[in-house]
Amino acid sequence: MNIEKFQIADFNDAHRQAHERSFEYIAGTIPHVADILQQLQGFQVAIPSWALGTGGTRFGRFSGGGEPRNLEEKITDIGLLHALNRSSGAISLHIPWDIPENAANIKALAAQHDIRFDAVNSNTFQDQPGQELSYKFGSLHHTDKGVRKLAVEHNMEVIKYGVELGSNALSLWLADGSCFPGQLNFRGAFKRTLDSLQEIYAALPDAWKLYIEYKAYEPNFYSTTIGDWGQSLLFANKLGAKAYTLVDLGHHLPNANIEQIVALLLMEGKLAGFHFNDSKYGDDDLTVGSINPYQLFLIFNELVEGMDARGMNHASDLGWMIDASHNVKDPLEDLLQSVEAIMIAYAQALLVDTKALQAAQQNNDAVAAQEILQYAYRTDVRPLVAQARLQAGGVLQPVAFYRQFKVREQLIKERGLKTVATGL
Ligand code: LRH
Ligand code: MN
Ligand code: MN
Repeated sequence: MNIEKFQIADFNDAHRQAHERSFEYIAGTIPHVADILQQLQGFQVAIPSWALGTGGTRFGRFSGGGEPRNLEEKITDIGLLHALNRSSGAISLHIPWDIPENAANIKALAAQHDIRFDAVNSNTFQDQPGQELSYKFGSLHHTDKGVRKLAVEHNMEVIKYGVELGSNALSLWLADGSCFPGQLNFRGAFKRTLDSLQEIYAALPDAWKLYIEYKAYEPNFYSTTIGDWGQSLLFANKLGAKAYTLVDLGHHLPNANIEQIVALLLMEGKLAGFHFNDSKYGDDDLTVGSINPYQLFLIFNELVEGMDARGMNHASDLGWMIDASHNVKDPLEDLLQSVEAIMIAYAQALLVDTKALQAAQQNNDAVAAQEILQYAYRTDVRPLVAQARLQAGGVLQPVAFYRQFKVREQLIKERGLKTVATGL
């Protein structure tokens, strides 16, 4: 299905008057509104190919129908999102859930939708059909050299696919760990992982980055070999300048101060980027901003301040990706909400009076510091985000448009009710 330009224009016309009133109000209170609109328009968030279908838990999966049946349809779905919000112009692939059999065709299709390829993800946490050696006890840290070799070679193959598509980063997450005390020698596991990572690192093309994702627990419940940002950073530092630490918001122990982690990784020049999602308990993979939008804002506040201090380009110097799963929502509606939440947090962070905040910090004025941050956080920036979308050719209210034009119903008509997308 396609979204036609006239549908967007008609929809926006119907909502224009109300939008202009609220936009003019906020624009009148912000001195550098044109700059902010430009920054918002340049900011693109990659959609994970594995989040376009209904997710599930080990207790069940309840599909809403019309899910993409192959990579082409996944790209089409992201094209729909991008047509509506103009902020989803990238896809992150997970291999072998997605195999780009014909890279040239896949690239051409993505280009039609103005979508580029963000980091490619490897998968050494599941055995594939016919695989002779098993990842049951880990991959890059495995005690058996044969298993390590298999996992290293898989990562090299993923790089190859990425090169064909024009991606420039390999994102690596390991399920490697142990379930019981005594099962694993921690130092041995670390060293074997480092050896394996060194082989993968050596195969990275020049302009590529290696993103090393950490996670506190699951599927292993006693130890994880890359369990926190310290362990990831150790690997990244030992590997070299092309290796970075990736922060998935759901991969921390409860109440971790993620914004502080982000600030320090940025300071060290070792922040790869993000897997955005939200959580209440663990790796819940909920809609971004649905549980703790203030934390998201505080993270963006550190990002904007830290990136500006280092002269970094907000749009292109880090990997901005979503990593979510949808048990009860329509995946496309959920992703529209996630992207919107990210844009809102980013816009709020752009409003922070950094100089005033630095002065408050210098004077140990905790009250003023809170006032400054919360003034920005409590500003309703939705009209700013909508205006940026409008200027970029998107729609004023993506979810409302999606429902009004019955996008899911159309997809079900085209693809059927009982479709299953590959992924988690
Ligand atoms: C692990 C993870 C990692 C995987 C994805 C499917 O929990 O966050 O990023 O690649 O989920
Ligand atoms: Mn992740
Ligand atoms: Mn995860």
